[in-house]
Amino acid sequence: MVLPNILAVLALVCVLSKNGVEASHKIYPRFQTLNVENVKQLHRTGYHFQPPKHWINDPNGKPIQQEHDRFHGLQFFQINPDFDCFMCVNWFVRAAPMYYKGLYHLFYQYNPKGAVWGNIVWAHSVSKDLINWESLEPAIYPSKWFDNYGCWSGSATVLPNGGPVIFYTGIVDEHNSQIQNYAVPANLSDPYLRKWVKPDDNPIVNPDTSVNGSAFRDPTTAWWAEGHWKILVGSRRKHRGVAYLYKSRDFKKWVKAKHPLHSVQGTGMWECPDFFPVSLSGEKGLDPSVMGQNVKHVLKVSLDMTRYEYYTLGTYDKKKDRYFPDEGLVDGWAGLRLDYGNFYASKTFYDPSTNRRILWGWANESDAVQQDKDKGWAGIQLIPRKVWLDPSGKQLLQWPVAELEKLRGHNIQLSHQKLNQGDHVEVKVTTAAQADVDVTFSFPSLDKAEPFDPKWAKLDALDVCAQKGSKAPGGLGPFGLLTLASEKLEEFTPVFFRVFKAADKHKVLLCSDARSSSLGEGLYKPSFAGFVDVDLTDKKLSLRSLIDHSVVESFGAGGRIAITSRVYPTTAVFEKARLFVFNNGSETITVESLNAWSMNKPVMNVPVKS
Ligand code: DQQ
Repeated sequence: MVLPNILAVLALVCVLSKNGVEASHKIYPRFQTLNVENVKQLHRTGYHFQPPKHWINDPNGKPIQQEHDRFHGLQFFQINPDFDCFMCVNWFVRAAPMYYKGLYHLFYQYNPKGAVWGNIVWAHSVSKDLINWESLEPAIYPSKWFDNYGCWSGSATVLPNGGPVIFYTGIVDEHNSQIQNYAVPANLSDPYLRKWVKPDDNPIVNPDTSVNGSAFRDPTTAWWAEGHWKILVGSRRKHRGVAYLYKSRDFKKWVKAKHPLHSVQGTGMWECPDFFPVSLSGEKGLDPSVMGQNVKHVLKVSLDMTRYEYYTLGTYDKKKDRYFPDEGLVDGWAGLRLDYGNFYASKTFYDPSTNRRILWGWANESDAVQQDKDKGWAGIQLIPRKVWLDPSGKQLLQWPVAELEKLRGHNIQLSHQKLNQGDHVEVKVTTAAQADVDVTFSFPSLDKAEPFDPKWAKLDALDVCAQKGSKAPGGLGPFGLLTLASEKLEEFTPVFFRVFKAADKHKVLLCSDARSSSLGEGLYKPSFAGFVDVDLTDKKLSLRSLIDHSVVESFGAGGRIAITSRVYPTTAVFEKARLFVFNNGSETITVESLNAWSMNKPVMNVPVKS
């Protein structure tokens, strides 16, 4: 994979040349405080989360819950004796990002003064359903010696008494020196949690001399184990990515554990670590403090060097405070990803009102900085996804939260539609630029699958996709969707499968290929792709794509793989955008069933009436 390798080297050079001081976002001082006058509507999303203008990045903190969740929690632990969570039963621990008094709270990194990264505060929005959002004033912004140069990412934990606490990284000087702070709501009876206080006994964690103080950030939600609260802080030691572990008995005095929870040589700075349990059976999410026989743990890190994330599944030894990834999993940048496209700084939280674990990810722009400045906005949050463990125990599964379906409007269906080689059939959904499509394809046999070139084993899936694309005729595939397509296909973003036959088994590639997405210039147009581990016995493959003007968020094989692309069509816009199903393989494909819905607009960041 050539590009990420080059990026990795460049990033490393950058890191070294800055004398160890490491910023995770490119800095454009000229544009940092250029307040936006006119926001360009072209390419703004219809139902993905965006503020009215300016730059956004990492989702922070996230939804809190109280009220009836206590009873859900109690029932859950009583009927699950395998889960060993003393504190949960006795105190109803809610160590999670946040849903509070009937509202989900989304905090996110935001520049209130411009459309590029800088002047970072914690912007704050609330929702009853994760889809319709109202905005509030920023919850946390630079105001004290311990965060005067920025309030960077962090997480929320809801304590046993029901009160939420936010941990975040404070930047204390122009060298990006980083410490961990806390903030608490000024008024617990306000469900909007409008005002946050940063007590004077901050910071809670200072880096000791063994820690790289400019690469020490993004504290996790706390969990309870062995008589202590525990959090992770992301870092690096030279080129080794590190998740430092801090412990506390009283949530105030935090002490660094003897060893990091985990670290991996050569992975560079670990941003936004996320550490959580998943149940070995079923789809229900778990509170972060749940341990025991029926549980596996997930450690996800965001790699500053490649701007990709990876995760492992493994075992948490709560006595030794060590995490051991399962054997056979890649523990490095070629490991499993939550999303094989434009998806970064993600974070999960446990939603006790519905017993789900929910994942949020940020998608950056793929255009140039000048274009962001001109359009007056940059960055979106992706649709929140439910995550749970695949029954194989070898990977996570994901699906957009069910609440999204409330936005579905006009519906078009296809069934038993044959697609011969070269066919593309239009799906006449009324708003193809703002749609939700769910399709199942079938094929009579696997015999025509193309041979898998053993040389590709060393390549990233993105490079395999770049070699084969959606147009080169194949055997079983390429078939899938042409999203955000112009009538004559001068522009389109294909999301498609190609099935290969390797020596031992079939390999299924899902691509979301931005190379033909736009006639525009100065854009990053990657051929994002991933291999999906799926049982082909029933000779079916499913695909769901959330299409929203400049984003295509796709879920293959029932959520076994997700890929997000940011694209900027010039002619396939608004009512001119089209949607097609296609097949360029010699094997006939059948669209068993297809549903495409026009998506309505939710309430998007209208200020809360005071
Ligand atoms: N963004 C934040 C950092 C984090 C990075 C700063 C990840 O805390 O490491 O805006 O995108």
